[in-house]
Amino acid sequence: MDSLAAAPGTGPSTSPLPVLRRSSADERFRRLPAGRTLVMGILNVTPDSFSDGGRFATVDDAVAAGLDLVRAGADIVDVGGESTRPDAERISPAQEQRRVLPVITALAAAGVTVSVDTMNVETAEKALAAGAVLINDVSGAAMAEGMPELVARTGAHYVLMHSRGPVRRQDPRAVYEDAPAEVLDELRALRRRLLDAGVAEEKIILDPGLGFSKTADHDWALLHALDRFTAEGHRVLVGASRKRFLGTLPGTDGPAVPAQERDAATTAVSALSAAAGAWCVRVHDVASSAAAVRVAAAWREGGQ
Ligand code: PMM
Repeated sequence: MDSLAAAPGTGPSTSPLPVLRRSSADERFRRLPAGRTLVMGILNVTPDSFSDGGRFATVDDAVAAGLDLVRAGADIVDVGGESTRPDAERISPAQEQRRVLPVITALAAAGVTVSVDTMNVETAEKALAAGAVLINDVSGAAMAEGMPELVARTGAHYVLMHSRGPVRRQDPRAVYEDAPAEVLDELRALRRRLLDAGVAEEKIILDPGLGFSKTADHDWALLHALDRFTAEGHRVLVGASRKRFLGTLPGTDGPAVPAQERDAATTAVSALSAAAGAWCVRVHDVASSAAAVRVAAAWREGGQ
């Protein structure tokens, strides 16, 4: 599957884009459940995502899968059209938009809270116009020129994820003396760029970027230090789902568990992230993490 076959009337529009009302993203966020960690369901409309690539032949299939995520308990559906798998080829913005915009339009029209997983300013802008309320940008240090200004201008919420560049196998940039301290410092520098462009502090969501320029040990060190991220005063998102570091759990022998068999470990990370104060977990298997975050909330409340 290279691009999704558009259903009639759902192809990317060439008409002028409506301007996102500054309040609409905030209204949508206010309607999200309070008192527990949120669950973001992953909808990869890519031919090659590392764990669930190439599942959808048509826009309708992808939209149906997004609605299934909501039925399973997703509070937000994250629509991405470009793979972040190691050494993946970058695709053109036009190709990315052909994949994601019709899906975002249909899900937003159905009342779903949608985020767009993109590193591209133009795709982000069109996705917001199509009804997305959150830009999930995994570019990190490679943040595109113009992205801070777009976030400031539209009032969108923005996931600022740590990365030192595109995901690579045996990444030579995955070297840290103290991973949590350095990741936080690098995130603070990127946050500065956003604030200088006029982005409101409360629109920024921090993400340690598990697996992006990191080894498994770095991923565990970051999760261990999650409270240092929440102490920054922003909402924190954790994206551990099915990642490589969950394929070989410390203390286990044998070959790495394949991506599709990492949901039990992912669920444990979701529960512990919720207990550590994460605002949201981004996952493939929504039902198990929806249960995990509710368990964490009930545990914390102690029946109150
Ligand atoms: N990981 C992936 C893609 N997008 N977004 C955020 N905010 N955090 C992440 O950790 C993250 C992400 C890679 O995983 P996928 O290919 O399964 O979506």
